[in-house]
Amino acid sequence: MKTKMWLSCLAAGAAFAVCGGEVIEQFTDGEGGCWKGTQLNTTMAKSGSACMQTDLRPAWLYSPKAHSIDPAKKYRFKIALKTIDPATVSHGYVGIAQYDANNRAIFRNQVQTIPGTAAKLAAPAAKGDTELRITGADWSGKLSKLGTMIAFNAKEDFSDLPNRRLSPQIKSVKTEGDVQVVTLSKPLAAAYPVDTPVRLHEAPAGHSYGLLNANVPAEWKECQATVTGRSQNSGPYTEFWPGAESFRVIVVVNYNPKLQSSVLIDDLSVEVEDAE
Ligand SMILES: [Ca+2]
Repeated sequence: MKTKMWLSCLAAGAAFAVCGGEVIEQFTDGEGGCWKGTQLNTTMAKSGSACMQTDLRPAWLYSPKAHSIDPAKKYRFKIALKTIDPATVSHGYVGIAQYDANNRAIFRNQVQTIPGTAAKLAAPAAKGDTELRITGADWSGKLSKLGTMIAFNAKEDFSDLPNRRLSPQIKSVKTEGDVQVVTLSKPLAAAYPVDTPVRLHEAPAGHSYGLLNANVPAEWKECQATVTGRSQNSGPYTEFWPGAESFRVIVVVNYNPKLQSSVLIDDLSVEVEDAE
């Protein structure tokens, strides 16, 4: 039987509301309150009496409360955005920020592994090194356009994820006999002994922007995305990430300082249901 619990929102000040017979924590869509970093706009709402409005600066805006993750359930996210000034559309990123059991944010490069790259250090690596030697895998041809780094103390079962022991980005890999020499773009921040298990990770240190990654138009744009299940060794938009125990909705606006506009946000909801 499918049960639905609606997390759509009425009042920011109300910690709980009864929706569809279920008691659930609420987000806000401007009705009675707004997120930190926004102000209330009571004349241009898409629905209800108010919406949230950002200012002109780059801003990382988070829903006030973290919600626990049950990967067995399906989370359906909806939000609407529009820019006030059509001449200076803002680039918007909308999705979820995920947190581990200690409420530390998980970034995509900490979970986005490159398959077939498990290896070991062939020599000790000292703090400040920019060249490392690895053995046990062929990393030539594995470098990603998104940026590639080494994850240290890697585990075969991926239980090290999210792995925060990451090297600076890799510049190049060349083969010298039985080992490969890896050149980093910056000095290593920590030392590791010979035989330390390593693997390659890719991607920027970003959140999961499955709702929007585009310019915000001058007309209301309705975005939606569904997240369910848990990835074992990657950071997709459609699944929760390894180690993620809770999330907040995140809206990033005016990321490009040359494209800045006040953005209106309304009709935010998160619907939770049993997965099929
Ligand atoms: Ca509203």
